[in-house]
Amino acid sequence: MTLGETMALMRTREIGSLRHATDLALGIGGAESNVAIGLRRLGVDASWLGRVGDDPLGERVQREIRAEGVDVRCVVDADAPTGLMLKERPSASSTAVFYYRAASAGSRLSPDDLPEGWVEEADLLHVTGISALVSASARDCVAEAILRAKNAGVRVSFDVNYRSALGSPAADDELRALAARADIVFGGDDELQFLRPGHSAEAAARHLIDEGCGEVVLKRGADGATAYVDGDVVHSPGFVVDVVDTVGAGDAFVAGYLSGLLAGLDPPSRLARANACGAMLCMTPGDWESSPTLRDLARFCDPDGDPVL
Ligand code: KDG
Repeated sequence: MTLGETMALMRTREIGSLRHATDLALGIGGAESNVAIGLRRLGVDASWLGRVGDDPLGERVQREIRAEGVDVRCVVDADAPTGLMLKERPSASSTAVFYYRAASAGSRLSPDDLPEGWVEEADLLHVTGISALVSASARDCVAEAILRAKNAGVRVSFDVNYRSALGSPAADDELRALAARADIVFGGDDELQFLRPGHSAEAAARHLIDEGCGEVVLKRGADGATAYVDGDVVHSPGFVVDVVDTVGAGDAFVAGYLSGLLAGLDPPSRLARANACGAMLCMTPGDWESSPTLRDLARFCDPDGDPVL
């Protein structure tokens, strides 16, 4: 299960700046709900907790996540609007993101929103650094969820997902403290370096392991990924695909990895699955829409089978 802000998402259909765009597609996106949807696609039960405004975009957020089979535990906030994210494609293979989320309903998530027993019944709790930075109450909510998970023996997964626009020296330190409590930490090179300033990503990963984290996964996009787990270092190469939009690829990666972990796959197999999920997500414009099913994955990965999607 996971918690965090999911926003309405508007993206330009054509290549070029929002300055001149005439045609926008409407959808939704949020790192944590992207992971929940990715897990469901891979056959894992998933639950998402968030806050939306009492508005049509809030209804849309709930409806779309629910339609993917995720158990939605949503608080409807009458005093704040659903957040909004805009995406443009300055070129065929690049994406720029603009957020309208200050004081949004999703950012007002608080510990009081955690249903009694919700965390305790999970196999795993997944949280991200976005919630740790989006507001003090959302950070408290993440901290409380981690505390409850730890007390109940539920594993905690943490994706750094650093959003510099939301950061501050104090909040960044709190994010680091939350990440240090996780059993599994995901991050890119910059993000692992952010967790342990002054160290390389590899050194930061080893520090986290030495300090008690069970598993650290270094995401490197098309360059593959490395997992530090069970005293081993496992690397898995990336996939070369036609990239349309990389936003959300890290979430699909996490869903792939966690689904493999929960299914009992060994580290090389879960890392390979994660890389394939991330690559497939980059092939279409949405933040989660092309997160694969197990059948999609099999077709993508089997060179002798059906053509790659
Ligand atoms: O990881 C993808 C996310 O960036 C996107 O879906 C929206 O949660 C989001 C964010 O804060 O950027």
